[in-house]
Amino acid sequence: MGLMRVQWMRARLIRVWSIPAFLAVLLTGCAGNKSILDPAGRAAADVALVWWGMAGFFSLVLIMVVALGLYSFRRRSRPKLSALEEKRLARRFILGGGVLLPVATIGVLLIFGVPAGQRMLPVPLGTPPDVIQVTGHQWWWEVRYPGAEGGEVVTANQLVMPAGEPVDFHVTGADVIHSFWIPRLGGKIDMIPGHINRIRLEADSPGVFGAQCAEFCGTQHAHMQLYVEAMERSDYEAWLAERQAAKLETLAVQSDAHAPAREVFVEYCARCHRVAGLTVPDSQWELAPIQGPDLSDIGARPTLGAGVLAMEEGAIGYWLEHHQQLKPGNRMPAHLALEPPALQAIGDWLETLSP
Ligand code: HEC
Ligand SMILES: [Cu+2]
Repeated sequence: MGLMRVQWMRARLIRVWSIPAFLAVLLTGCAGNKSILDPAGRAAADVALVWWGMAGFFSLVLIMVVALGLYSFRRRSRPKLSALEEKRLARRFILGGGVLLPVATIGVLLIFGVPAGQRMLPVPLGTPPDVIQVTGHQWWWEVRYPGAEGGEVVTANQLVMPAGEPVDFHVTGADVIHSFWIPRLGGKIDMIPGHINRIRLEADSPGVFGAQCAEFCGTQHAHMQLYVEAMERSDYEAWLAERQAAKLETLAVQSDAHAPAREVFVEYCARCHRVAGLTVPDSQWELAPIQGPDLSDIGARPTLGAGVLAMEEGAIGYWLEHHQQLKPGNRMPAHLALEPPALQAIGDWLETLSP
């Protein structure tokens, strides 16, 4: 076998395998915690069904159009038609392909699509669902539970919801337009400043899902991820109860060892961040605050910087020192006035804020 032949065979092999390899790469997009094709709730299952129906049907249309195109090139073998017959055939194609087919296709799509959309509307129900308020900020998520027993619970970059029941999300934007999207549960919906949009979503069973801002909102748009966890009703209520202000307040001030870090925090950080239980002099608030995430339960969050860094020991200190490299341009200024050990000390204290 000559060298040429080996090369030819190799080229052929690459060509033969490149198509399935390419498809395989595409298909890896179908699994994972942000895939609409891996639905975990009623609304998302509807959306996935419509998607598969459309993908299948339009593939057929594509194949038919390509086949007709190829056929039209084979002029010689075509049967001879009279001018009248040609005209009639052309009219049939125009009416069939241009009017009947689209009307039928759109009709079928509506039959599936309208109920799918309807299910995500917050129409009144016998037992009103829990309301969770989500506000998009550049580039993080504020999450509020106004109906929590004992008072509103506020957190950020994490969302916990009860599984097996509908939940109403009331969303808005604090600065620019963002979009709230939990692909495996359905959606998405725009978060518009000065306006509240509502969407109803349901997770069939407990699980962890990814969510992502789905409307370009500036340089760090891609790093605006939200960790969503659906849990049994009782676990959800316990989770909320742990985050009652009264509990968090004692958590923040319980250890004397962290008192110096707390003082630095009040001076440098508290004008943008709330930690339940810390008293902040009014003068701090006069420095027109850019709002930052509430940090009262930061130690119990799965990630930092809206998905940029996994939470682990020392991670907060690392984030405080390097956040402008990890998430360039984010709205928190670099902490140039503080030395790394001071930042690490604040990080160590913040890590203890874990209910
Ligand atoms: C000018 C306002 C501002 C100041 C001052 C500020 N921050 Fe921030 N901080 C932010 C913003 C905005 C974010 C969100 C950044 C992002 O993820 O895009 C943030 C994020 C964080 C986070 C990550 C929160 C999360 O859930 O991922 C921590 C921790 C944090 N800041 C701690 C501090 C500490 C400690 C200080 C003081 C040394 C401080 N911040 C000073 C605005 C501020
Ligand atoms: Cu965005």
